[in-house]
Amino acid sequence: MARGVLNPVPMSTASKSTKKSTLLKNLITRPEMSFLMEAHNGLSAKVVEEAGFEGIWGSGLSISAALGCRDNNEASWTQVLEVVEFMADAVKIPMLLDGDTGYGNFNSMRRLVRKLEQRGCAGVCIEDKIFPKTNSFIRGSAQPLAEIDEFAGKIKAGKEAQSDDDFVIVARVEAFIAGWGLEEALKRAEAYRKAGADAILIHSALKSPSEILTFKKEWGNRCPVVIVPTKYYTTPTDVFREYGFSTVIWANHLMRSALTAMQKTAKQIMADQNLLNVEDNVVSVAEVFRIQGEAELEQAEKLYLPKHGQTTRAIVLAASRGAELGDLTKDRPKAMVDINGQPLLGRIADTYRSVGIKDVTVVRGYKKEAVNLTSLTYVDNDAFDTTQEVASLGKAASALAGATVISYGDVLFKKYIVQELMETADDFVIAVDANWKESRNRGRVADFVVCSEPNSKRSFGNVVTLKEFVHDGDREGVMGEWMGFFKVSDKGAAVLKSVLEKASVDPAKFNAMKIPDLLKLVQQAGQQVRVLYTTGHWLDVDSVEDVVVGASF
Ligand code: SPV
Ligand code: MG
Repeated sequence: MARGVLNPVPMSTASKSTKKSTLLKNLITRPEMSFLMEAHNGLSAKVVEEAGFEGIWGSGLSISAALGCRDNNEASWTQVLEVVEFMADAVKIPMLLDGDTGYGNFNSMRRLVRKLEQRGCAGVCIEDKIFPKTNSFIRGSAQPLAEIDEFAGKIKAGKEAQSDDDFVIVARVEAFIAGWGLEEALKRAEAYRKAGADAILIHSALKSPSEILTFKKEWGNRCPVVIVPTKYYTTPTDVFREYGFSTVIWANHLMRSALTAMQKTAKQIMADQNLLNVEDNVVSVAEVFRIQGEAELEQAEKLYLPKHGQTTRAIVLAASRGAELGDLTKDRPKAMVDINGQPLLGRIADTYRSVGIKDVTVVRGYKKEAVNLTSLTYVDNDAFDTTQEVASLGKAASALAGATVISYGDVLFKKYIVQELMETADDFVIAVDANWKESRNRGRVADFVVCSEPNSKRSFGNVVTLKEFVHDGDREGVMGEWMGFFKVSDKGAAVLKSVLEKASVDPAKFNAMKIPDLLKLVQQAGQQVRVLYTTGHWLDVDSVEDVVVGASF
């Protein structure tokens, strides 16, 4: 590879075992010239890394500007540390922080170094000015320099405070900025080198590189020299290479380009009061999600979040009119009858959402145009007049693409019942009310069940299974009432689909089938249907009186 050509470290191959401090130390000390690109927060740090840079310059100017402050130590050093931590966390490449003057004396410097090490920062550069400092490009010659001995002591203290041998401390010489000339610059650089600095940053505010080039010529290779060509930017980079500089810092150009873009966008939107001229000139929100690493989180959720809820769907059978409600269902199906300000279906969907089921498919039929709640998926059973529930479910077969709770558009239930259904591992589970003797449905057409054992303290924890559905609640062996909903697992959904498909071969029979008939076929296909006992907390809305009761449900 040619000297100085960028050597991008793809994120995936950046070695986990190489410390950031070691990476930075290598950049500064290797023969090939290196580049550090400015960043000022986690996002810009990622941009630097993705562009292929090997290291970051944590610019004091840019960090303060991004915080809305001046580059005069207005942001406290612990506030800077917070930013540094976000930046270090965001990337794998190392960062050299612009630590201004070290935020105080030698003791402040010792504490700074330890804190930077703790926060994953690979090195710090301090300049020989007086706290609080001013940016070198503002009244540079008016800025007092630190005493050489005092600053050398600060470097020494910093080096002795670091617990990681590779942590980098760069000493920045401001002699040219303050107008003191080459001799002073060399004297200072030598004192700082002797004090233990890993590199010298020689700064200049001239438009020509003359100061830094003459310095380098005199300095030779006593230790690595870092430069910041913000003002002498027209100098070809190869000149720096020829002179043997160690590292070039592009010091503030992401902050400045962001500022250009933000000013332009804000002006445009202010003038237009719409986004038409802007949308195509800014990255998509998808790009924002990408750089934030959303994809990784999605994968992690699959690994670490419990499966139920996230993937369970629901199908609500709501095709029938519900003529028993009389005028209430003249222009809408029962599922859309208002109960205390909200249609039944809305309440059902809310219950599903509250347990994490967001994918809800509703089978409409009677007055389907009145079934228009948002955020639900609709399929239609236009033959609702001449068919029964199973035909409706058949219309929603494509929604049986995983664990699914199936319920009716006229049955309200408390969320814990669905939660318990979702927590079962079985392929087919029906919710059964063990308190059927007090059911509002006694004397109505209802679905009672005969099970493998009744609900009791003794049966708690046992897997109780369905024997058969019966209509007569007083029949011997009845142990509960089916609440009108059931759950199928991933595998159960596939079985149910195939049972539906087979049954549909005989349309006359299929169209007359109710859910209990379907579950009988499921049993006949060799599947066990598990019974989940609970008591109460559901309501089958079958009369005007039920509507009134539902209001307080
Ligand atoms: C910074 O980026 O904050 C620097 C470099 O200190 S300069 O602004 O050129 O002084
Ligand atoms: Mg600075």
